Amino acid sequence: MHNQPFTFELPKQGGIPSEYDNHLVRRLSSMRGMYRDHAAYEALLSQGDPVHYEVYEIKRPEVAGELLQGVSVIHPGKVGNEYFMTKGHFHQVLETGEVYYCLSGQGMMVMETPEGDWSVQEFCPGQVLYVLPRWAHRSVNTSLTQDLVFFFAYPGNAGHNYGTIEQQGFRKLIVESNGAPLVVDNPHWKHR
Ligand code: S6P
Ligand code: ZN
Repeated sequence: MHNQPFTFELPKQGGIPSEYDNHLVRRLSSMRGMYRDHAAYEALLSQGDPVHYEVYEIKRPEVAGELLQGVSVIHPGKVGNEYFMTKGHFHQVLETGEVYYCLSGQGMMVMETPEGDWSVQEFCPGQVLYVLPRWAHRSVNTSLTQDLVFFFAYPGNAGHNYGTIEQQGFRKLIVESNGAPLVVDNPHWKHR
């Protein structure tokens, strides 16, 4: 870990950062129950267990005052008519926000609060997206040919709460309809 201020490079066309400490790989098998079409999920999984998305993290102490940074790469594809996406989470410390900067590809960020607000923002290269404190967030790759690649930074003490989303899902889903992304209600969403 650095003990002096440091720089690193982010390739403008996407790709991996010039330095990182941790490479997290999420395969399709870790997404069970996250997609609406369970039969399509099992059918895809039976053909193999492809890498779904990857996160390159720069390690810093997980304390307030530090910023945790890295790059996520979401590969293209669909489960049924839903585009490949991240699991999504609330931060454990709910009052912590996050900044995203899109490097390549195209996508959408699906967000919601415990109070019932929701928001879906399109996400394309050059755009900064600010996720306010309290908002759960999931990124969706709405291209079927290109990776979605973005830089992120969030407070060191934020932590991750995956359980709430695993149990209740997000209120909104992003599906392909006539070749384009469409925001629809999640029929299985339930408040727990
Ligand atoms: C962390 C930040 C991202 C995600 C990454 C994978 O707070 O939001 O680094 O961890 O994009 O998503 P997820 O939902 O599997 O953590
Ligand atoms: Zn986050």
